[in-house]
Amino acid sequence: MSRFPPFAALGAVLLCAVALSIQARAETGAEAWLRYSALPPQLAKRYAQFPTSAVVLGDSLVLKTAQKELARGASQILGRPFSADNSSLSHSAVILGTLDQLHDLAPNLNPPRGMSNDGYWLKSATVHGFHCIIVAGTTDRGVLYGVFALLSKIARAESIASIDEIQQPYAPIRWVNQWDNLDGRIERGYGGPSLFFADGKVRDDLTRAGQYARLLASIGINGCTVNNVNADPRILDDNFIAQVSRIADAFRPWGVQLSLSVDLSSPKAIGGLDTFDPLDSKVADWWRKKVDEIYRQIPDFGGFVVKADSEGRLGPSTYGRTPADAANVIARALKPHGGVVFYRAFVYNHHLDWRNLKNDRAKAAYDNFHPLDGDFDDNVIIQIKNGPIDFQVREPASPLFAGLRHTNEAIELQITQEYTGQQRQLCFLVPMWKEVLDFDMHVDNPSARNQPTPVKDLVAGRTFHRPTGGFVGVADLGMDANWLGSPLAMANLYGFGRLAWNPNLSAETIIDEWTRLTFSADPVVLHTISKLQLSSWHVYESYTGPLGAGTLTNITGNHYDPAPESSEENGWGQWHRADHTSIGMDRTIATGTGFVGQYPPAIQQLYESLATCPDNLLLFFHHVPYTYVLHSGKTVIQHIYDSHYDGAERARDFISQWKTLQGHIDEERYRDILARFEYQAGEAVVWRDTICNWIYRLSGIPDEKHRVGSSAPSP
Ligand code: GCW
Repeated sequence: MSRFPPFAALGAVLLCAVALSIQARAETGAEAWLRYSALPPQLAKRYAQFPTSAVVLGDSLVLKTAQKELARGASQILGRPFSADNSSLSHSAVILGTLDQLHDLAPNLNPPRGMSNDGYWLKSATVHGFHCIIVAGTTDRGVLYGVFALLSKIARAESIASIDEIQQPYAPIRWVNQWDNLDGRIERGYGGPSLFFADGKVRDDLTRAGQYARLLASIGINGCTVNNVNADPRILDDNFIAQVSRIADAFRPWGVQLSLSVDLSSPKAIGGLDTFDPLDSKVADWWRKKVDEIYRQIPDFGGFVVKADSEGRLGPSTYGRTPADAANVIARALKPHGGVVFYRAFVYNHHLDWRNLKNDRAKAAYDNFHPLDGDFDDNVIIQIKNGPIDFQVREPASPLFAGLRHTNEAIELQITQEYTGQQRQLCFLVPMWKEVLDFDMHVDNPSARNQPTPVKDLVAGRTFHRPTGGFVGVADLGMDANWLGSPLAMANLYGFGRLAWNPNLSAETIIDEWTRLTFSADPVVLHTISKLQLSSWHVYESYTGPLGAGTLTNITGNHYDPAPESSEENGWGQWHRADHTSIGMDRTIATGTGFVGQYPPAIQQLYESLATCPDNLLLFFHHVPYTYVLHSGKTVIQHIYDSHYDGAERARDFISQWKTLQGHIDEERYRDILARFEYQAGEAVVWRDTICNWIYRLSGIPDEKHRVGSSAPSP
């Protein structure tokens, strides 16, 4: 056989290569915001002075990743070679290293002092006579974050000519949880099967797990819990730990720590003991040995997440012990290794008697955890869902954020859209999360009276000077090419990471960054996609659950379709108490469940009184007649009708807004997303009609605008 293919064949090979490379650029959404697409030449010119190589001041795994990422990104975005050489500084370069390493190289530079862990400094400076861009971190991971930030700026054509910028994370904890089962399914996951597990084992090929870690690192996320909080005890089998350590290997280059969800009954379920009582010394011993073994195999292991005494999970209540007893026994095993325990505050009785009007699931977290404030070890973090129920389309901030002064906290936000359209409908959650994070709890803080105490500061440990705390997002990315099941939904992962890094960023800034990186800087694209994303939560809320009634979805089934009756007459406690005259949960102190009493006094006042309770949470806190007049001047029932019609109309308008993008973005994503909006418009009508007809039948009150009930049976 000839060593050289004949010309015709060579041509075919070349064509094939071209076709393949075009195909490789096909926009599946897989690259998310790390597309590094080439800047147009006139913009690339702005970076003519940008160095063409990097000098790395250390040789750690993470620094090497930073160096490779810089080479990959800079060469792709600027369309010219960038070499990741290691040689000493003999020309203009990007310098990558920790602050200490930088000091050794250039003692005369004055790097910022007192930066927090994982922070970085981006600085344009002359070093040894050469023009350089410095990316210096307090840690190796900080350097990697700095590289991603630098690349993001270049990709968005931001000037870096005289850059001098310090960035540091708001809180040490910036984690995601994956609810992956060992059989490969993901609880509440809508983006395909698990990246980590298949058929009861860790996958052989963990390429996507590594790519996931890259995405996480690019937005400053430093930990990932890989298995479901409804944990299979087998995850702690010795043979499984060896498998899981391979996932940690895939994460490590990106500075992402692996952690595991554990079943509290493990000492008995898989450990051969006859008890899992946290106060039994055999149990403490078991945890200690298990944890030592994990650290032997995964030296940078992050810790455990615990769901106990909740939704059928076993917990310390089996032995009359408290969550603090349970958390501490594990925390003490982890402590010598620097690990932490996330103990979830999502502990409630799902067999509540719905006939008792004083019962209230919303009260559970505070009732269970507030009395234990101060009893938890300092490497325990209480992981608290943003609202007191369960990721509904609108909830007030959980009162527990204000109820722990001597205990570390983290807020749990849900990136996967379990109750908000399951990625089949657009719902950009950053505006919702910001409302909670910015909400001032008015906690009385004797050491800083009259200072605001927003949720973001409480969870970050700033208000009460806690050693740790922060942000956890339930992500549930899967094997689908676009990770979450929809390219637009990835804005929620991006937004979570950006807020965990800096909750003071605005939703507008976040979506502008994301759109530029994921699509382009074309003004039509920026305007349209930002507008769609920023309006999507309100639109979704208006046709699924206005006035704080909760998402009126099928709560005993798929958490997706409208099914308002499924909330009532069962023990799950997601009640809206709609009857033929009135609707809403009375949670007041005066006449209701007393939930309002769990808030600090200023917040109690706000929610207790109908005069001050905001309309958008009215039915969360009060039971009112359908004819009750809102602050807006409309009756409750007319608002419900109007809101559903308006929401469905606005969802339909998403289609025409999206159509303005034809020719402005790639055809693949254009068509894919158009089909989703067409589907969503139909779903919004189904929601509108189901809820409006249901409430019309219940109340018998006609729609002033004569839209509702034409096809519904008369009351
Ligand atoms: O809302 C519920 C979900 C469950 C989930 C639970 C939790 C992992 O429907 O699927 O279980 O919350 O947060 O523990």
